[in-house]
Amino acid sequence: MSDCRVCGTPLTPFMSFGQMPIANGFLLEDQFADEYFYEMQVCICGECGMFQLYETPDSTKLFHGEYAYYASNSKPMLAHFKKLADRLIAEELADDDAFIVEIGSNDGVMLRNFHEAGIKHLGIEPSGNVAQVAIDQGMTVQVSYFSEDVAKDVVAREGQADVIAGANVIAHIPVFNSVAAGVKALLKPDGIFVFENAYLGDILELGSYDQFYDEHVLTFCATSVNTCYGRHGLELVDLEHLDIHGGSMRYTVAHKGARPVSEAVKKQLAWEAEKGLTNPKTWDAFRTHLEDNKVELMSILTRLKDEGKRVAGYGATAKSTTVMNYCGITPDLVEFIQDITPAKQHKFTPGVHVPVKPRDYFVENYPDYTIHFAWNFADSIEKIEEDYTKQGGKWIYFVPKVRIK
Ligand code: DWN
Ligand code: ZN
Repeated sequence: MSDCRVCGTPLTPFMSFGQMPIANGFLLEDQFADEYFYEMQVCICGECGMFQLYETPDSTKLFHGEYAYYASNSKPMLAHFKKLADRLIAEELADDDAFIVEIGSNDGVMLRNFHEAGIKHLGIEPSGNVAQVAIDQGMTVQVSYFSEDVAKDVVAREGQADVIAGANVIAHIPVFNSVAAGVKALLKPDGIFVFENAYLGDILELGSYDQFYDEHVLTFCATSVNTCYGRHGLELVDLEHLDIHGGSMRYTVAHKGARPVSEAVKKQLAWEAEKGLTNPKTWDAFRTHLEDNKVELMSILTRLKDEGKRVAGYGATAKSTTVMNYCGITPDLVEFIQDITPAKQHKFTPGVHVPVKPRDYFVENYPDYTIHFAWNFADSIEKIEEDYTKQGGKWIYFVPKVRIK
């Protein structure tokens, strides 16, 4: 039995995905025998409403000097973060001594904008290889996990921050209370903490079960963010729904009473309460959806195999690890997965060991069907791969429903 990572209440899992490998643990053949697996189950804390994985591998197994996800490789992300950075620069970082700290700055996908604008900045990133990309481009990055102690060190060295940002990272950190206490210590009295992550409401509505994997140890909604940061003298003051990454929410948190609470927050909290988003009962239909989705996807793949069709995957995403391992999609069903990330290429996908190939290979070996594992970038990718479709190639989607396009 594991306890809530926020309030310590004992948890009961209500949905299981079976044995899972490390989602971004792309590996070589000689590493197959030692591959690490854990039981992936999800639960909701009845006390504070935090949606979380029951057990996860230790963070050091996930984020290290060979982390495979380089955020800048997905071009839509560059534009997305430039837009946010421009807004923060104009609205929150106009003073000469303005200071921004970004938790989990990855390869500088957002941080570069503050660096280029000449704003004092600090990235805090535990994966040394991706951090190095940003450092090589002149950004200031400290290679470490974020915690209360690290935050206090930054305050002692650099002073408090006007803005603390975190994109697709706060949900990765199991020590929620240490992060919240760190934010409380590091944030100026009128500063803001802005972070975004996949939104629980979208996962429920879309049935996007692939958003559950080891890195997403917590999955936020307005209710849990409001309650859990509230325990630390902080307050959810604004939020904004984003289409990025298959449906995300951007939360703005401030010191309690420092900023007015927006109408958007009140509306979202009311919607979530009406939906019963943090009630395990609400997820019963999702569990059925999960099982049906697997049966439908596997029956298509088995039929295509029987017909002698060639099937590949597009995007060796962390999300694909959940789908492939939950469904049992092995190399006899999916020949290879295309991915533009050099760190993933010529390796095998976690658990089921499908080979990852560069884009050239995909273009030179167009399959009959391609499972879209990066469905969150569907428009952009279908445009890039127009020729594939023109030549009769078909896409297989599984979110929100299994369908062939
Ligand atoms: O929260 C997280 C999200 C934001 O990013 C992390 N925990 C890890 C990662 O998850 P993911 O791997 O599911 O994210 P993406 O951004 O959906 O991954 C896209 C993958 O597809 C990358 O490996 C790059 C690849 N790609 C490609 O081959 N061609 C992406 C694009 C846009 C392309 O055109
Ligand atoms: Zn709790």
